[in-house]
Amino acid sequence: MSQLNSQQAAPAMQELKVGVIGGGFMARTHADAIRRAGAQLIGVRSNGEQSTRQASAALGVPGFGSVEALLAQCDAVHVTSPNALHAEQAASALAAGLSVVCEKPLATSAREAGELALLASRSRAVASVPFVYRYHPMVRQARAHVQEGKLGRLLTVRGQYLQDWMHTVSDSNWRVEPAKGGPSRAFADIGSHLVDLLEFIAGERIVRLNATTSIAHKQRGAVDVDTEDAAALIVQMASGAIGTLMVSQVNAGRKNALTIELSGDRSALEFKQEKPEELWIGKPDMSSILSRQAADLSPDAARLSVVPAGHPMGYLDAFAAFVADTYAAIRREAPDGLPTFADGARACRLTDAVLESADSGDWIDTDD
Ligand code: SOE
Repeated sequence: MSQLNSQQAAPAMQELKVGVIGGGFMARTHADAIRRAGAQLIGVRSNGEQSTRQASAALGVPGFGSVEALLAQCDAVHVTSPNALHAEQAASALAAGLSVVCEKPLATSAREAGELALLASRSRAVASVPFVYRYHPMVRQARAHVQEGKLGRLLTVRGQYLQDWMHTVSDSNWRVEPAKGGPSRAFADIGSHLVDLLEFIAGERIVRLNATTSIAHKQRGAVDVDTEDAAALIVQMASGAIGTLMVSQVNAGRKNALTIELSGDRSALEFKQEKPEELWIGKPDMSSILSRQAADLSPDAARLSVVPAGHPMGYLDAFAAFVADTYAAIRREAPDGLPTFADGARACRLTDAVLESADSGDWIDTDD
């Protein structure tokens, strides 16, 4: 049973006992961040005995015989299992009084994600989703540029998230199987990051979208593929601004190319995840590249800028900052910009809308 409940004071960091569910690349990434945050990683449970033994050896912690047995020993748990297991495992953890970090997509439908977000809102536990790109300092700088009015009235948005790890027909992954990955593949996996980051930086919502999707290979191994490799969207923002978003996991040579551009009536900005130490600022008379320099940073960007300029910060730093903020929230602090289950449910709502629009060809309202 969790040692953390609504009456008890939040534990000091080194007392926070944390477990990981899952055994892949993301489980290792979460484990690194858990340890950097000063919590105790006490165990892991993956899918089956052999996978749990492998995860136990990889993470250097005991493997547990079941998710339930792991939850009974933790104050918090990180869910990194295949998508279709997220909702059930996160709900079990919340029911046991644990705080939860659940990988995106929060669930494989907006309905399920909404129910989970409601459950989390009714508990005193912390429930977050690793939309970790929010944690690059220059993303916070971009958000401050908008908040301080330097962008002006938003006119257009442009976003893309391109990878190539599903490029060839021999590439496959559990996400190709709808029973494990859910009805959306590429958009649920990385489009969720793109729309979360767009709404986070812009400070306003996508209110309607029109989408189309494509499948690059109708068969991958023994699996008949019916989930998308790519999605193209037209979006309209709450302010009336319009734009285009492109999500693809079959773009040769693109590894993790997430790019967001906002253009306003005073200036424009562009953030590229593969060059996270920079922020392009566009103006009619002069454009510039801001680099992560302490003197120029907004307070929120400075908070995340944990090493001096010239010491490149990257993906693992963003992940560590996200986990540290989650644990700060467990200590009843209020870190700015923590992505919660409500944000996870928002991304699932937009994912459902993409599939609905791709099926019908209609514009879908998404401001609910
Ligand atoms: C694979 O597409 C993946 O690992 C995503 O699942 C992560 O969320 C993203 O940050 C990197 O790419």
